[in-house]
Amino acid sequence: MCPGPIIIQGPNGPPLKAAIIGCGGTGCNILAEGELVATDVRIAVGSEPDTMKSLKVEKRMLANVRELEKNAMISSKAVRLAGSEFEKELAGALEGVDITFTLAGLGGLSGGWGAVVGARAANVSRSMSMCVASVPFSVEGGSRRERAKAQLHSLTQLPGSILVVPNDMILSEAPSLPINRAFRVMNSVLASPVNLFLKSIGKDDLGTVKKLLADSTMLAMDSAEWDRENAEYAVIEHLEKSKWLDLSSNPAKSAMLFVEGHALYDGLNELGKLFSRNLGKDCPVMVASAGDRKSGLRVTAVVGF
Ligand SMILES: Nc1nc2c(ncn2[C@@H]2O[C@H](COP(=O)(O)OP(=O)(O)OP(=O)(O)O)[C@@H](O)[C@H]2O)c(=O)[nH]1
Ligand SMILES: [Mg+2]
Repeated sequence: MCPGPIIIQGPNGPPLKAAIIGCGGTGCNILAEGELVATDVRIAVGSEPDTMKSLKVEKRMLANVRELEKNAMISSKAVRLAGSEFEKELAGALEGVDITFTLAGLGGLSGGWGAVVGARAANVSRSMSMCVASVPFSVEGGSRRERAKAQLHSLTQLPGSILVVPNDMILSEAPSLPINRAFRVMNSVLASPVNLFLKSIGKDDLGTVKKLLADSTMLAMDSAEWDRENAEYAVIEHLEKSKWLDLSSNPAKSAMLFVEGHALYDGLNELGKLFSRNLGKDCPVMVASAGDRKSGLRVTAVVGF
């Protein structure tokens, strides 16, 4: 029989000890903008000392991009051993951390390669690794996109999950947005899964989440909101049709729904059941309550493939 959705109605147990590693221009800008929930450890990795100087973080790690790339290319088989002094120092800062979020825009140098080394360091320190990364806009051209692909490939060789958000997602929704505004919006989009996760998942829930994500390397995300009647149906219908989740062509291996708004156990269960309709019967679905909202419901789906 198909098991019902796993419901998490607020974090169970003590708060997670979480680390955020902001890599390159994108990762450091997200740390600077202050939209992220408070975490125990915040680390900036980059190659521009001036940008990093003003960040309010526990640790700044100035990277030599050539060394960083070399470090990122080391075979992932030895991932329990740090591949460089840099990685060792990073892993040391993650000691005792339950989950490490690495944030970056792929396609550049210190960001993309830094994200790979960040994910390696999380594994060395035995922390769960979740990388949240953007893929360059189509208009940014071939070489950046090629480099992003290579960085993504390196990330997929490591234990942990990678949530990929294409920059094109923003332009498809607001085509006339100037690029710097689009980057600001993307910064919020990249910060949101970290915030939702940390608002809804506690230490006692982590085992469930790890099991749920065990077979999912790549994750995709989209959100839907509705503040009128039948919000559950409306948001799920939107998510089922989402071009960013693309559920009709990719068989999902796992799904997490983060629900903002007033939803009791039955409402969360209903959302999970509705979303399960078009997923394979063995695809586990978790529904987590992620805080209140003035009106209506906002549901963010993070789907594993
Ligand atoms: N969301 C967001 N994306 C950005 C920002 N700046 C650049 N990007 C995107 O992220 C990719 C990598 O750029 P950076 O984040 O600056 O990475 P980096 O490693 O510092 O790269 P370089 O500056 O090119 O060495 C770019 O190709 C853009 O697609 C930003 O401020 N916010
Ligand atoms: Mg940059």
